[in-house]
Amino acid sequence: MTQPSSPVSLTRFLIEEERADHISADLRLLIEVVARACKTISIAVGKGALGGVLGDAGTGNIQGEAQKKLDVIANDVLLEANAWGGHLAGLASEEMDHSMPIPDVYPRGNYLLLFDPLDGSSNIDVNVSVGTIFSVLRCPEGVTTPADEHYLQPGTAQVAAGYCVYGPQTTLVLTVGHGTHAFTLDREVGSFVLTTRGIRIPEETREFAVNASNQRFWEPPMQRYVGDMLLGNQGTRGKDFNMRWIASMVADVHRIMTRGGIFSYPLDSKCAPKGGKLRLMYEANPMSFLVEQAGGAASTGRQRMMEVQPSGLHQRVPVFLGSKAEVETAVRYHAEHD
Ligand code: AHM
Ligand code: MG
Repeated sequence: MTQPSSPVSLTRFLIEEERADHISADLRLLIEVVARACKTISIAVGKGALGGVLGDAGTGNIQGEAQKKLDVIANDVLLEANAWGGHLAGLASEEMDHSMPIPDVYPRGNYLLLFDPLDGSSNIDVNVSVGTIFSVLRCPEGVTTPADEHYLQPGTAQVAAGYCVYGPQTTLVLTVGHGTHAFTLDREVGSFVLTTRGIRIPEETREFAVNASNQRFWEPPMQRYVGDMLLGNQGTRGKDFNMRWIASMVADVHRIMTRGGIFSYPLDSKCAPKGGKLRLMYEANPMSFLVEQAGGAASTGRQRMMEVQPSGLHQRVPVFLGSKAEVETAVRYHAEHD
């Protein structure tokens, strides 16, 4: 990991990525627009009760979940910011039933943008970190008006992914397939500044993140995997583990980006009919791309996450991601059981 000697803005970073042929001019514009939207969301999140943005919106999303006011605000900000730039063919959001082609009044570009506008919504009202997650795909050739089916591409097809965590600092973490990099929002200047180039997630860890209240609903391999971690140096793992669970995937993954660990939301008997809790297209795939580009690994427990062929826009999956050796261990527990 190297720290830049003089401040590098996101704009400069992206221009350099374009010059290096890592991104097109349209993808650069797309990322700039998403980053600008994240600044707006960051301001709304930061105002909290003063901005009248806390509490329920009184509506529900496609997943049957109650929407918070900030879920709706963040979704609208991202939609509005991305509609007119000419870089996108369409958008899909965790908060919308279907994808949306860019309206005819604007030019259409070659990319598809998917996002979870405000992840970790249960934390909004209690002043704990939340975030935005996004994924960028290419619009299939010859398609001018993309429909839901055109988004059903595996994670390996992503051309960019990122998240923005709204915490004590607002930090944007980004990959375009050439490493994973972090940018901190300089609130006075109003721009994202590169603060870590080439994040590397430590291979080994002694820290895991899981909602342990679901333990009795887990599958046998997960029971055994976590059971062995809890035995610490008294058991087969031979080392003590620490546990963290923020209940904001963005914040939990950001901790892993910073100091390693494994994040899991496994299959359990409550979420099994849906296939898992977290969404493949808006959460699991973009996070997996970021984690792999930082030297980590991401799996469903039985398959590399980014190789899952999606069957639905709102598909859910079990998730294990983070420090490579630890994810491999979790996968081994599943393989030994199956
Ligand atoms: P959301 O997108 O509706 O906020 O839901 C996803 C969140 C993740 O951020 C987090 O890891 C998980 O749900 C927390 O779930 P639980 O409340 O079961 O611990
Ligand atoms: Mg989410």
